[in-house]
Amino acid sequence: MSIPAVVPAPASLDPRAGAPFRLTASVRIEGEADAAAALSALVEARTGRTLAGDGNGDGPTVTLAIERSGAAESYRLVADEASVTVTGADPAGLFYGVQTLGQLIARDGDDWIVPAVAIDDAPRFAYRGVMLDVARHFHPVDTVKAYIDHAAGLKLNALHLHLSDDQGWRIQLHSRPKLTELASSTAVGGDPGGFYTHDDYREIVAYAASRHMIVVPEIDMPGHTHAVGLAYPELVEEPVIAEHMREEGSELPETGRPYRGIAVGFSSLKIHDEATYDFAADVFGELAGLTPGPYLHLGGDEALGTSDEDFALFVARVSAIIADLGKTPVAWHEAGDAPDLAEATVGQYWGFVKPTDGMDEKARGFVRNGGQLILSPADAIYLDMQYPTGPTLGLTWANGPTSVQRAYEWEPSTTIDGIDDSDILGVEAPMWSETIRTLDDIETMAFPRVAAAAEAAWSPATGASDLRTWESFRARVGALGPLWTSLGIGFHPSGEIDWA
Ligand code: TNX
Repeated sequence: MSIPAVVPAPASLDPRAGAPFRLTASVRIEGEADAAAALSALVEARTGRTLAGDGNGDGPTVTLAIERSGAAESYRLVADEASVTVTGADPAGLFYGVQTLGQLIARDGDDWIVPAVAIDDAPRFAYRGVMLDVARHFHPVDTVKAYIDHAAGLKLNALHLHLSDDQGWRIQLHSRPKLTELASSTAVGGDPGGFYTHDDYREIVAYAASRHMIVVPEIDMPGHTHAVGLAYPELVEEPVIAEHMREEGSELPETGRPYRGIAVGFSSLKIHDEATYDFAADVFGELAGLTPGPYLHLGGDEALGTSDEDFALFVARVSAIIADLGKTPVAWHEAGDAPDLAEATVGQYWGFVKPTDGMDEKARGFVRNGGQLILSPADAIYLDMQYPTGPTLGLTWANGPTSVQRAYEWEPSTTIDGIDDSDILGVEAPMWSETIRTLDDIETMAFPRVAAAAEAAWSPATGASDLRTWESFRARVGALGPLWTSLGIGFHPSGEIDWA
C-alpha cells in the first residue's frame, strides 16, 4: 500500500502491517468534546456518515485525549483494526491530530477506512501563518472564517490581517471614528469597501481561537497611509508621485480623494509631528485591547517617500509604543536596520529565496536586536502571484508566475545566510488582494500553494525526512483532492499535481 498522504508531512510516520480501522456506523468517539466535534464534522464532510458517539456498546472506538507531555502542539496518532487513539500534548496538538486523522480517511469499496499507522508529530516552527489583505479588497467575516477553517486544517496557527492601506481602512476604532466613517467605503478599482466593527473583529478572533489560531492585526505605517488622510488630513504628507506612476497612465493619488489604483510607496504619515505618534498610540492601544494574541504588526514596508533617517526614527518610536502596550511588535524587513527599534521586534522577510538588494542584511538586523524572523519569501509563497496556467488572477512582480513546485522547493534555514532555526519564528504565506475579490479567488490562489508553505512551517527540514521532497509532496497533495472538495475548498486543480 502507498504511504498515507498527510500534509504537512509529519515528523515521523510509520505505516503498520495489519488490517485498517473501519469507520462503520457503530464506531464511537470518546474523549475530549471539542476534538470529538471537530472529528465528527470532518468525518461527515468526507464520508457523508454520522458517527454514533452514543456509547451504544462495544463498537470500535476512536479515543481523543490530552496528555500533558511532549512539545507544544504535538500529538501521537495510532490506528489499527481495533481502535484509533489520538493523544495531544495540549488542545492544539489534539486538534492537529484530528486534522491528520481526517486526511487519513480513505475509501475502500463501499467502506471508509483509516490505514494502520503510527504517527508522532510536532511542529518545526511555532509561528505558521497566512496573511489576508482586506484593504485592497475588503473580505467579509464569513470569508475570513472559511479561510481560517481551511488554513487550520493544514496546521497553520496565525492569521495576519492587513487592515489598512492606501485604498481603505478596515477596522472600526472608537478613538478615531473618522477612519471608518470617511476612509473605508471604496477599494481597488472603485469596488465597494467595508470594515470590521469591534464585534466583527472579536468574532473573527474567537473563531480563529476555536481553530487554535491567533490573529495578528497589521496597521501599515508610515507608508501605505493614503486612506488615513481621508479621515485625518493633518496627519499625512502630500503624495509623492514617482515617474513610473505617470508613465503607467493609471489614476494618480490625490489628497482627500479615495485611491483606487495599485501603485505603492507614494504616501506617508508626517514623521516630525507629535500628532502622528498620538495617532499610533490610539490605534495600537485600541487594537491591543481587542487582540488577545501577542503580536501587533506596524507594517513599515515600501516607505519610498521617506528618508532612511526619518523611517528609522518612526519605526523606533512606533515599535516602542507597541512594546509599552505589552505586545511584541512585528514589522516588514525594511525596519531591521533601524538603530533604536524596540528590542525583540519580530521581522517579516518578504525578499526572494535568494536575497537581493541587501534585504537579507536588513532581516539579520532583527536577530541582532534580539528578535526572530517570519519568512515570507515573495517568489515562493506570495499566494497572490499568478500561476503558470489556470486562473488569470494575480500579479507577477515577484518572479511570477509561481508554480506549485516553486512554492514548495525552498528551505527556511538556508534562505538568509547566518540565520538558523532558532532565529526563525516561523513561515507565513501572504495574500495581497489587488486582484482578489472573493472567497473563490482567495482559495484558488491559496490552494494548493498554501500547503507548500504549511509544510515549510510545520515539517522537518528539507533533507531531514524522506517525505520532504517535491515528488512526495505532490503525491500527498494530490491525494487530498477529495477531502478538499468535500470541505468546499475551491482549490486550483493545478496540472503539476496528479489529483486523486
Ligand atoms: C508588495 S511585499 C507589497 C504590497 C503589495 C504586494 C503585491 C510588501 C510588504 N508589500 O504592498 O500588495 O507587493 O504582491
